[in-house]
Parts: sequence; C-alpha cells; structure tokens
Amino acid sequence: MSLPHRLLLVNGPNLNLLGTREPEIYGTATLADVERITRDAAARHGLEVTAVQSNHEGVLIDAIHDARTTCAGIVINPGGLTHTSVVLRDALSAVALPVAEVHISDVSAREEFRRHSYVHDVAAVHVTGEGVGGYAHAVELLVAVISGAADG
Ligand code: CA2
Repeated sequence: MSLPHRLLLVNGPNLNLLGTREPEIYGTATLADVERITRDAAARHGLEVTAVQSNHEGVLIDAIHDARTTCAGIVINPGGLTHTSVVLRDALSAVALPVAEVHISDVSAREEFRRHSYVHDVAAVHVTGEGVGGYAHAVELLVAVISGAADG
C-alpha cells in the first residue's frame, strides 16, 4: 500500500505567540510563517501538510491519533510540553510514524529544565537552534527517513 502524501505539523502551547514577544530568543517570524515554510519544504517533495497549533494537550493528542491513517510522518515542536509531557510522548509512540522534533531556540544552551525532552527518543530526527528555518530542515531529514523506510 502506498504511503499518504501528507505530513502533520504540530506546534504546541504558546507558539501562536511567535513573532510577538522574545524576538531575541525566537526571532520575528510568526506561526503563519512557520506553517508556510513547512508547506513549501513539503511541497518540494510532493507532500501536503496538515497544520495544527493548540494550547491544549488533548487537541494535539487527537491530531496525532488522526495522523495514524492520513500522514506519512509528523513534524512537531511541542513547545513547553517537550519537557513535561509523558502523554504527548505516548501518543507519538502509539501512532508509530516517523517523527521530527524541532526547536526554534537552542534548548541545550538555555535553562537546565529545557535540556530534557520526553519526545527525544521517540523522534527519528532532531533539529534545534536553527530558528524557523529548522522546520524546512526537519522536513528534508524526515523525508529521507520516510523514503528509506519505504525502500527497506
Ligand atoms: O525553542 C523552541 O522552539 C521551544 O520548543 C519553544 C518553547 C519552549 O518552552 C521550549 O523550551 C523550546 C516555548 C514556546 C513559546 O513561544 C513563545 C513565542 C513567542 C513569545 C513567547 C513565547
């Protein structure tokens, strides 16, 4: 059976505020810019993108569950849930799709509590500290993983 020609883009809590505060950490691009960058990168590989951003964990979990039958992979910036959420990690693990974890800022160079990610070891791809361009990089790396899995 052929893979769906679609990726799920998930942005977690507070990322709707991108471009409005803390430009020294997150830059000036908005969530709409992030979604456009991701769609453009995916389109170069003939893939469409379903984008979800929510400040509610359950909404993100439902979107991840829906992706199980509709998407070939997931690009996710879990926001602060990265450092707190076993539930989000379990959802990603349960759907068993290739996952790319993206962080706009360099979480390894910030507060200690940002150094641990519950998502890290259920993700095949990690992109950190590349600004919003990191979403395009994540798509490239995720497509390589998906293509490799399809070949193998
Ligand atoms: O660097 C990233 O992409 C983060 O995932 C962003 C999260 C943070 O909790 C992670 O440690 C790293 C926070 C997103 C908050 O976004 C804001 C955007 C604009 C203004 C304020 C917050």
